[in-house]
Amino acid sequence: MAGTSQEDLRQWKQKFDQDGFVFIRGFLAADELAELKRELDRYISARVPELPRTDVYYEDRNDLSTLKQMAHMKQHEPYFAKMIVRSKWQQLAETLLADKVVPQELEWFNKPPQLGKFTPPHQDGYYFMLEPNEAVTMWLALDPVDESNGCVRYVAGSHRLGLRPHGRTEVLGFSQGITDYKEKDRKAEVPMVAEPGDLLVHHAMTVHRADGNASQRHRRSLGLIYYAARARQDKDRLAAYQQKLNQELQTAKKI
Ligand SMILES: O=C(O)CCC(=O)C(=O)O
Repeated sequence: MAGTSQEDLRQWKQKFDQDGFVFIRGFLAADELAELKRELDRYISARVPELPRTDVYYEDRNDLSTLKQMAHMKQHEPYFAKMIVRSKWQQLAETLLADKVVPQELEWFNKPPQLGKFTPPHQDGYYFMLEPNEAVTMWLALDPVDESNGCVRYVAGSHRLGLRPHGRTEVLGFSQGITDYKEKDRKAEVPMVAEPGDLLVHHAMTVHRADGNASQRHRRSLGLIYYAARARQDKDRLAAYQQKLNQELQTAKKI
């Protein structure tokens, strides 16, 4: 997609408001995708070896081919710091949130072949602690993604139904998951089958999850997060959340 027209933006906003997510086919053109992949390869070979453990996760630390997550990339690399404020991305976030936005995070996810774990059902807003809980997460496919390698699944319309109860999970990178996920939620799931360059965007309140990767293929993606300028971090909720995490950690240590 070369440019983004006002009509495209209007239609995406309509879908986003209705369902809590929008699918944008070919958001990156082939040349844009090729450049991004080159930068990612360079980052993995040149920067990752020197980054702290908090910013790079492996399924198995002894096997570098099992790289599963890279966080805080805009802090480590000017290319990604520039990318997240590039108009194509930021303008889309501003349109969907109907506000100015604060670029928050740029991270990379993989589910390595046969090793990639499931993503528990959750709402990003549970982690963000915003008031109002207004933010978007963008998810750019870097590989062909389908049901066999753990595509993202959205519960359509869930962004209008409030925050669900979350509790501790054992999944690295997703410590909190919805505790009352029901058959009704599963029935409303929409599997997001995507090709490299396709973009998914969801609201902070949209419930989503993914299966593990049972295939022989990688399942890589890039995530960009923007908060609405009108959203403020709720300090009381953040303090309560930190306390809950600490308690969970203490309990886990005792078991
Ligand atoms: O890639 C996944 O499985 C989950 C991603 C996700 O939860 C998110 O981007 O908010």
